[in-house]
Amino acid sequence: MNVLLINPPWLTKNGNIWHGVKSTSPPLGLLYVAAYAESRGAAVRVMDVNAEELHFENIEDEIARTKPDFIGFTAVTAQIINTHRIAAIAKSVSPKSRIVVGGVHATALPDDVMRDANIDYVIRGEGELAFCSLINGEPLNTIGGLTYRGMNLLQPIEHNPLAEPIADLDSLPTPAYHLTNFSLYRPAIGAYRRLPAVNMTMTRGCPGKCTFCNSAETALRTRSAEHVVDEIERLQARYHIREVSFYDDTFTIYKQHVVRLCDLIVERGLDLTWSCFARTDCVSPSLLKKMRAAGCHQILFGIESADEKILETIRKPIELEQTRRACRMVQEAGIDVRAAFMFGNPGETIESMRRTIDFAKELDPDIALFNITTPYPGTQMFEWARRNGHLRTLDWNYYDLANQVLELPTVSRDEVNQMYRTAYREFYFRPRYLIKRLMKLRGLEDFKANFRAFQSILFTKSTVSQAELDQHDTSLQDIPSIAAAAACA
Ligand code: B12
Ligand code: SF4
Repeated sequence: MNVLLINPPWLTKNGNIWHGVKSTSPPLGLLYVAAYAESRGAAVRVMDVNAEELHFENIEDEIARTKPDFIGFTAVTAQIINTHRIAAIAKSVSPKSRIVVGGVHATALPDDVMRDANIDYVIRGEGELAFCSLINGEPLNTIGGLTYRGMNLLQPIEHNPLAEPIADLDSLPTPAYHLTNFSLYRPAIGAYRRLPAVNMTMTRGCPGKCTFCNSAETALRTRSAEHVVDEIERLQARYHIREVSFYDDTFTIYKQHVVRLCDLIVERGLDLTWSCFARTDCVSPSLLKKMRAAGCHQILFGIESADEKILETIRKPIELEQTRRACRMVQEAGIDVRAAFMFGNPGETIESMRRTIDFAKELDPDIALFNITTPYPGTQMFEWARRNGHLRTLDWNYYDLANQVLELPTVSRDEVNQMYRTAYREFYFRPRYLIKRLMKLRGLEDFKANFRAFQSILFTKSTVSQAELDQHDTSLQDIPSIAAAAACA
């Protein structure tokens, strides 16, 4: 079986697909699917349109030349428009290729994706087993998580129940990094110490309940620490990697596994620096000490807001005092804090956004990221906003964390946009911060990257205006209920 897996570009603004792309990392979900398919005998090629800086003509030529039996796309919401665009190109030059879409967007809105006649299948949830069953020709109605066109004219799209989450993550092969051009990848500025870097996960799933997150209440599982460290050693031997970005939703959730992982890294003497994501209620001084000793240099906390009522509404009710303690602990352990905040949550006011900016400055993380709340399909917030008329647009181009697509009674879009820009400027242009940043610079390349980032903060153009967004106001009736798809799960 000849398979092409595509990571489509995720921004189309200004007609330039590279606009805004600042970093790229190997498309992990796609590489897991690729590795599993390879291990079952398929010939797989991976095309990372972002990293390889491909143009639509390059993709067309490749598909016309190789005529793959199956073409698989991975897509978050910001990639789905380009997925449809490339699917149309693919069908025009290779009509016999079967087209499959996986990833969080298609999982949330399978009917919406399948309305495109160029898409033959959606695979919801974890893709490894289902994709292999599909390409191996197993009966469609037996494949967990498969959405396909059935024979029933009254109900033309069939949704099989979701498969059980993969329990033994150690049984999965190493993601197919070998199918990518490894040298093209570079994590976001400020997120890594050394190159080459690789992204990987130890766990899957998160027990958190956050209303804005696609990972909320998903089955939590972990690989063994041994399996992870063996994989790192193999990647060091093959690609000389010196840095790992752990992309787990909450890396420190299984504390004992993290301790074991750190002990193994130290015992085996691995030359490694790494970073991870965590919650401020999932760290302790002893754990942080171990992590630092094993090479951890940065932890990303999703702090979201300084308004405890908003934190309750979005179901991430962590007390501000707990967050203060956690940030202090991390900094005292010698690890950098990267902190993410949101503007424009339900209940947001100018005062609550002001408090969030002040809280960010008080915590003084090494990097602060401010995002505009985006209700992604598949999240509780999307369902709430859709049911209650709070969605301004269903044009997925605007679902990029920098545009206020939620319509809120307590704050206008322009006020949110204004505070979003204010936050970046106030946080980054403090003399104390600038001195700290200068002291931490590591060479000319680092200086140039920082300079470019500061320039972009200073000259960031206004995000989309009310008038522009109004033009893109899509009929909300168009969108099928995700509850209907979920009911099949
Ligand atoms: C790490 C991370 C990042 C990293 C790296 C992303 C990357 N390209 O690797 C960074 C920081 C750069 C990033 C950026 C963004 N991210 Co992000 N990110 C994540 C995070 C935490 C982990 C991703 C991951 O590696 N997962 C592990 C892999 C194994 O899971 P997976 O990709 O879902 O793949 C499995 C299945 O979905 C399926 N599958 C996936 N693709 C395919 C394809 C086929 C053919 C098949 C059959 C199956 C299949 O099988 C896979 C294996 O089981 C996720 C949350 C999460 N837990 O997934 C958010 C998440 C994916 N990100 C999200 C968002 C919004 C973004 C941004 C748009 C934010 C922004 N404006 O900058 C960008 C988009 C960039 C992009 N195109 O990827 C949202 C997506 C929501 C949505 N509906 O769109 C998520 C879900 C977090 C959330 N808010 O809930 N992200
Ligand atoms: S935001 Fe973090 S803690 Fe909340 S559900 Fe998502 S991954 Fe879990």
